[in-house]
Amino acid sequence: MSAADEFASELVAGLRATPRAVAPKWFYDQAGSELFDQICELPEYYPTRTELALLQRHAPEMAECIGRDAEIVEFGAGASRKVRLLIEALASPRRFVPVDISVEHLQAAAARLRDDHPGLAVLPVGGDYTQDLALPAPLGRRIGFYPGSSIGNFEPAAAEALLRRFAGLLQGGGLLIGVDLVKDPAVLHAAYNDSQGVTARFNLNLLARANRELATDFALDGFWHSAFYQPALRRIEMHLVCRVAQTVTLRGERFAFARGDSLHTENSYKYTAEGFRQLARRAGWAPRAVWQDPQGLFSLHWLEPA
Ligand code: AVJ
Repeated sequence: MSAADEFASELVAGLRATPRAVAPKWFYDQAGSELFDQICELPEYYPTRTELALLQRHAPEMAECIGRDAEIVEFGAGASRKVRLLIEALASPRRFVPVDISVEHLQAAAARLRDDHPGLAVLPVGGDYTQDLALPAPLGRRIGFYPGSSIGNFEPAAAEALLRRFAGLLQGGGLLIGVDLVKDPAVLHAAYNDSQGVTARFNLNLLARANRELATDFALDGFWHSAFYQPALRRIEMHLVCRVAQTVTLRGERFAFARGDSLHTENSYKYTAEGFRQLARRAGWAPRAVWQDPQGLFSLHWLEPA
């Protein structure tokens, strides 16, 4: 199935469902990936700078866990800013294999990394790590890197399944994973409702993308961005809420939106460090080191196969 067909069929299924929902992986076309990079620079969006600071500060310890001559596979590589810190701390990584669903974005980041590290073998793989992903044969011990708390996009049961999948793909190697922590809901709220409206544009880009790629006719100014923390579920929810009633056509099917109707676009789960370690254990991993900032905003975990 082509990428556009897959997007169309998932969006149709999501619009038929009650409540209406679509998976956040569809945010990341070229425009969405660029908006996400802007989110990472926002003053309210603490995860990126906190995780970068943790990497900067503790990269030597992380490199010690990873060991020499490892091949690093990054799941959802994006702009690859974080892995640079790791690569610089590792004396001699065998190869870097960035995996991302947004192929143009991936190729551009790989080219920049090759420029800056002429000795490093970089083999980008375009694909969806939640689906069947064909990785090249490993060059030595394979280590996973999954920063940014993308694991938070998955319901706990799906997160557990994804951690098991990674164990299979890594073939006995460890995993360094970033996990956003439970904290003051006001801090979370600000991070997903930034004052410049970048997160709103990121959310709305999903509809803009559907209009571009699937020729839907969403009226973009007819939807509000809504993001809020649900403490009982320990997750941020993002929705697009209809402001102006409209009927949207997709592959010949008509979907009516009344004012107030919502399309659920993302969950972002938060964990305590110990809660995440328990999840990792259920997925067949042995949690080892944890690094977190003094304020307890964000954590990085080193997991080894149990
Ligand atoms: C990429 C899933 C980690 O949940 O914080 C940022 C995505 N959504 N702002 C997150 C996101 C809105 C991000 N993750």
